[in-house]
Amino acid sequence: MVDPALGADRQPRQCERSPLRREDDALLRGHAQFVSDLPKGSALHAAFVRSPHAHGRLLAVDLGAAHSAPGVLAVFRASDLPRFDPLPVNPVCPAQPFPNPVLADGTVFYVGQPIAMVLGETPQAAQAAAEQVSVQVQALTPVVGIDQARQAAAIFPHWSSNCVYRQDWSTGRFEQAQRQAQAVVAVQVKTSRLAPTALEPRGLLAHWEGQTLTCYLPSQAPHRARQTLIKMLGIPAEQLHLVCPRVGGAFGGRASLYPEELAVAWAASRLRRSVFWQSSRGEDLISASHGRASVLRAWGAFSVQGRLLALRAELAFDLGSWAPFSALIPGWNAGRILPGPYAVPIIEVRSEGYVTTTAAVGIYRGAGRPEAALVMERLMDEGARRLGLDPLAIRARNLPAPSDHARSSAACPPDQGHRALQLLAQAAEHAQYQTLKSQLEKERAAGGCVGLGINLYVEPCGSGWESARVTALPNGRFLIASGSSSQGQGHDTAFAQIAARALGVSTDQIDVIEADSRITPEGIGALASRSMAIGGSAVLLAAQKLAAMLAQREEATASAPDRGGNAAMALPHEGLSAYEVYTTPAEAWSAGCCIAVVEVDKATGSARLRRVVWIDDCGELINPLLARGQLEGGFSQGFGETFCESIVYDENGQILTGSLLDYALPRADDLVPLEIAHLRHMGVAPPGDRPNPLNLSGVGESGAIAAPAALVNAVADALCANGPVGDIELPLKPETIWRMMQQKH
Ligand code: SMO
Repeated sequence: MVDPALGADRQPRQCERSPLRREDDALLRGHAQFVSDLPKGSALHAAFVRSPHAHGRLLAVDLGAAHSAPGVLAVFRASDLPRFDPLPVNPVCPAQPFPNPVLADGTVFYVGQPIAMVLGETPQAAQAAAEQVSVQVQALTPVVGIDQARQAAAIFPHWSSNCVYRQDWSTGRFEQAQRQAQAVVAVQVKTSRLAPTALEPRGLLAHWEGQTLTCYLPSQAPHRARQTLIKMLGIPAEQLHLVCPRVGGAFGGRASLYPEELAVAWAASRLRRSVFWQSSRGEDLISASHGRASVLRAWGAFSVQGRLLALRAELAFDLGSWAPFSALIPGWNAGRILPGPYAVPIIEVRSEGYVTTTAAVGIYRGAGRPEAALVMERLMDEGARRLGLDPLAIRARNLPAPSDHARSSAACPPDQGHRALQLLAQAAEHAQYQTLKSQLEKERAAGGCVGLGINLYVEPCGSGWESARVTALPNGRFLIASGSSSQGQGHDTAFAQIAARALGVSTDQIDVIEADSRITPEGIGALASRSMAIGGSAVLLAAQKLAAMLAQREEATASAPDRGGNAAMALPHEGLSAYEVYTTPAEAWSAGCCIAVVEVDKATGSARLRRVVWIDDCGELINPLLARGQLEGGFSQGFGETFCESIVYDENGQILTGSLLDYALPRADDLVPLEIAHLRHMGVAPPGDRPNPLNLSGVGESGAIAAPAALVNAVADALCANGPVGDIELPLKPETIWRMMQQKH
């Protein structure tokens, strides 16, 4: 199979070479240091006692036996801790304030909630003692799932209901348009609760030395984590350092400080001793933040030509019982970016979040964008089916013309819609859409169960700022200190490429450091697909500034005959540094069009991916190999969301998927080589269409946004002989699809 992306990537474009990832040698040989690889010295080891109940009153927490267990130095419960403020939540929309305790205080709200912390000389001693803590709980009624949360009494005192927030975006009344519509189509997708599942579980080494606490924390927002620790612990900023060692994946699960992390850091500062905590996979599955867990309902009022006259959407999110920093983001993001790239005159969108007696649900790769795409792309396909239109044609018909400045979504810039038209056209051409469709028709006529799904999506890539300092050292090397942070996505390689180009030096002369508060500048972190657009732009500006400073020096040196004309020799001992903060004037938007073909085994309901043709629009590419890695990784996670991954709670709020034996991740042999091409290589996208000097947007979450809607639509198409598929509940396990096939309409 010819991969169009490879052809394009090999074009000798000056800015688009793909050096191999410089971080991989150490990572692949096991030389890189993750938090568990750091020397622990005499650090104490922390273990947590966790709630076995979903909801209940804590009658007694007996620490006696644990206190006297061998090798135990300290045991803490909530009453031993200071009265911390609740862990902070990003207030993107007005919301009820979560209690967010560090250790359960009086009541437990989910299975796995930390109740007590044991510090021992060894991990085994701490764990053994933790098992001797006896906890007496008077069971209260668990609240599991959004439906129950709506009906049940408020689980938190002083709340009037379990609704956390309700946010509306509206440009008119759906009912009015409904009267002029040829067809009103309704869709529902229930997304499962997902575990971000980084390779590396959580961990923290809180290292105490002298008067200083250094937290070695695998984080994707290290500077925010540090600020939270400074504020909560009341330690002077200069005495609290935060360093990210190598980090094995984040995906939204490492974006805010966890209660366990705050407890460990507090214990180190209180005892003036280093404390280490390493979470297990099982602990992470039950008590790290989850993602998605939404019920998405939408109605589309279509004209006879297939124009979407009005969109109504009701998006409900299960937020669990405590809120990580970005808990409100998915619901807010999904709502604000509807109707995606399409021009829809009237929208009525509501997003709501609910508390339940389950683990927290926060951001997970995509954070609302996969949900928005599922809503729009399910509607487009069901609209097309109802009106007898081609799925490609109905999408094209709903995109704004270049002259059409009327938009119903304030979020999505109009030119995004115009580029979407190009994405559709290119995807159709690369897939040979009409030929492909008639092939699938033939297979169906011969009894096959095959389907094609399209997803035309958008991906806003973050706002705000990042910083970078680039230093020319007297030894001839350069050092980039970035305020961003990486968890495996290849910043070292990409940032070195950006600076090398600006400085006119080889990437081999450049070192990159990130996320060490003693030596790197402040930043926000790796979130929302923002690292290249914002963090990369900061590196570019700093490198350009340094290049200008060096040129000036060179000129001055050359004109001063006594200096021998050697600019490098003239560098001060600490080198010459340029520092820049880059604030993006607007969000950079990525987009893409993904066409997926699946085949379903009629006997078992098992779906197999057959082909993916995917046009990405992330603007310029720093390193196509890195971009491809991001796209493939994200797609794999989107595949998992669609077909296998799901955290399941029973009606008692007990988690049934507490290990990777039960929580099914996708495997390499589930996937096929993805036929990826970039719009930038096709000569159809205008240069200079992104708000940053690198002229790019992100790819970090593209795959997680691209896959679910394309794959769900492909399965729905495969089953279309039975009529419309009705409500969709992810994941589409074989059993789920088999049951869908048995429904007769
Ligand atoms: S879900 Mo992302 O790490 O903003």
